[in-house]
Amino acid sequence: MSDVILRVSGEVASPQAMTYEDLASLNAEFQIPDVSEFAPSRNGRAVWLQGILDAAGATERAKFLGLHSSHDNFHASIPLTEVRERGFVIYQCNGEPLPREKGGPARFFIRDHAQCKTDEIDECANVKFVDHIELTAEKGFDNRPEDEDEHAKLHQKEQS
Ligand SMILES: Nc1nc2c(c(=O)[nH]1)N[C@H]1C(S)=C(S)[C@@H](COP(=O)(O)O)O[C@H]1N2
Ligand SMILES: [Mo]
Repeated sequence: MSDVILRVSGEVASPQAMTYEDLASLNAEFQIPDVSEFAPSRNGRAVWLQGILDAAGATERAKFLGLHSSHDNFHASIPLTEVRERGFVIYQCNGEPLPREKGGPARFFIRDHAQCKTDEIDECANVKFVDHIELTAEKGFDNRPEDEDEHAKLHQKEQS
């Protein structure tokens, strides 16, 4: 059996523990065979957030999308309505599970995201190594960089 790469919990009717195969077998209408269509200069295969939310049955109370990476303790919590139809999870590249150096095994991405720190829905919310999606009624934990300094440090860490 394959490893669970993405859990979905919180304001959902049926919490999920999804493997690579689970993501790949979500309905074809939710699959993005080539993400470069929505994320220029990125490649790979993804699934729209909506497909994941449907599988879990997001409740009416769900207002924020929590994106957690336990790999490097990076977290974002963003308004759900604004990303419902713009967010996707990249899980494959060149026919293989998305490698760690590309933010795998699962990487969140927002179509037409704003530049870092200019909006709630910014590039910083494109959480890499995302292993837990948590739907909440109120804004949850978020440790995205708050100023230039923190941001610069983070990118330095990413490159080392
Ligand atoms: N897990 C995790 N995801 C992360 C980060 C991080 O440090 N850890 N940095 C964020 C920030 S600040 C930015 S701008 C983008 C950069 O994505 P890229 O490395 O694919 O260009 O990833 C975001 N996702
Ligand atoms: Mo960022």
